[in-house]
Amino acid sequence: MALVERGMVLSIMMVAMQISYAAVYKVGDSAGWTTLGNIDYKKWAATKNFQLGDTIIFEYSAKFHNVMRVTHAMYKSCNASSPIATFTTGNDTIKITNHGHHFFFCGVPGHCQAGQKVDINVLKVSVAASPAPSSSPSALASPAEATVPASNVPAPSPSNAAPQKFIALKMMLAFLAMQFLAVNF
Ligand SMILES: [Cu+2]
Repeated sequence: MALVERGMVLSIMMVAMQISYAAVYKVGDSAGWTTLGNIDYKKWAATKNFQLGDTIIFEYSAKFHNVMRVTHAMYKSCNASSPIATFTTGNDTIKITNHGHHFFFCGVPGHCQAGQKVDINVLKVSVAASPAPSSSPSALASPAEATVPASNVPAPSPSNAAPQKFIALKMMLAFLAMQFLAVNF
């Protein structure tokens, strides 16, 4: 009996942890938002499964960089003349509230051309939610989805992002589980 309940608590916890809570992604992971080190932001973005409600953090030295949200055309040509929005704090937090592409680059002359640009694409159908065991992913993938090679990754776990909220949640769950156990035994 006790064992069964303990098992139940464990499974409840595991299920709760799998629920997709809004993730926090730091652009470029530990490298941040920079022109140094030839960070491939396209590659970085391709390994992520961005969802509505996720938060994107641009961390950089405000002395040397900035963040501009731009249109696709401006993104392609690195045209910084009329950005949709400009962020300059050095620790810019942007919450993703719609599907589709979100184009960003650094507006400092030459930086976009040097590769300091990123396309945050929020897919309508999440890769994680699609039936993973299916052996024919090509049938499901639209051209936009095809650019995400990590379609086999089961869960959107930001590698280096600091999901403090998530840790807090885990601690809360652990605490609740302990309470549950204490009450029941
Ligand atoms: Cu820059």
